[in-house]
Amino acid sequence: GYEYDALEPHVDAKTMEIHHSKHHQSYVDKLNGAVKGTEFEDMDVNEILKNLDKVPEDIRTAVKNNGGGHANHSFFWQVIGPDSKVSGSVADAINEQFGSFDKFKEDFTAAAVGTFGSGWAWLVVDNGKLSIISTSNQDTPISEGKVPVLEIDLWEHSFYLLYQNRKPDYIAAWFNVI
Ligand code: MN3
Repeated sequence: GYEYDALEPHVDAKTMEIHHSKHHQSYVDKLNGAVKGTEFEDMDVNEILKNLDKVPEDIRTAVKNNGGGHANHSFFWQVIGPDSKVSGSVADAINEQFGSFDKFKEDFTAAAVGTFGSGWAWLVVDNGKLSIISTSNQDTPISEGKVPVLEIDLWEHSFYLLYQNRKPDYIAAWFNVI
């Protein structure tokens, strides 16, 4: 929904281009390959991820990883963007749950920095309450019945060109583009 350089200087154009056109595309291609000729071929990816137990075992891992990769990235491009800010009912709910946006930022940053290896940190609605969680690989809270509100991609491909090993700097910068 915006140009690859729209998030500069916080996220660089080269990272956005490779992330979207190579990494995300690869999840899409592999998911399409896995579900080709099955009843899941034309199903919405979020519906598939809510019903992973119904996916045949021989393609379940491929669907979970690549379906999760597609869903997580599709949502990611929407929660980040230029000129963005947290406002309205989301801001109200964050203040109510965490006391202030700064406290939410502190808790979310701790969860993101503490996520080991490849994965995501999330703000989700879980049983009617906001909560901060992290997931490994391309696992998605959708599969656990939770509703994503915000997420940050913590795979190295999302920050390494600009930030190298400085993951906390990338996480801090991410708050400028949500
Ligand atoms: Mn990614």
